[in-house]
Amino acid sequence: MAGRGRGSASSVAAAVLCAASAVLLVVASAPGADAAGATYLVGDAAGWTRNVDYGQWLAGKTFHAGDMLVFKYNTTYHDVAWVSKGGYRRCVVSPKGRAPVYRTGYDAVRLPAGTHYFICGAPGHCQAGMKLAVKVY
Ligand SMILES: *[C@@H]1O[C@H](CO)[C@@H](O)[C@H](O)[C@H]1NC(C)=O
Ligand SMILES: [Cu+2]
Repeated sequence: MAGRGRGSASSVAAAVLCAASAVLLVVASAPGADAAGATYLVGDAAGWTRNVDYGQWLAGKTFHAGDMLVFKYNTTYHDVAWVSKGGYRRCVVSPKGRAPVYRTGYDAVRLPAGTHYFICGAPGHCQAGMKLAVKVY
């Protein structure tokens, strides 16, 4: 009886180990999938600036997890903040944002699945339409 008990315990242990290895394999393959993502220059030639209709720029595009957005802009005037939904709606760079504010003038961000919100933090720019909500599949 004791022997049988130990036997099933090791079978269970083997099954758990097996499941754990399967999970590890899936996790290990994720970065490779990301590396194959598409890259989008936000606003195309105009870049990240005022007087661009980013809703129109988004039209017809489908984003997938691992895709990259590149924000190209003049740092004299603009920056990029990855904000919360509320930050996007109210045009505020809140502490609940996803990342620190980017200021290099050429910022590439890798998109995870979900909906992500970007605004320019310069006064009045977000209100004037310098904002982007991206749905990522
Ligand atoms: C950014 O704007 C300033 C002021 O108009 C200008 O002097 C500078 O050349 C611009 N920089 C770039 C990279 O376009
Ligand atoms: Cu701006």
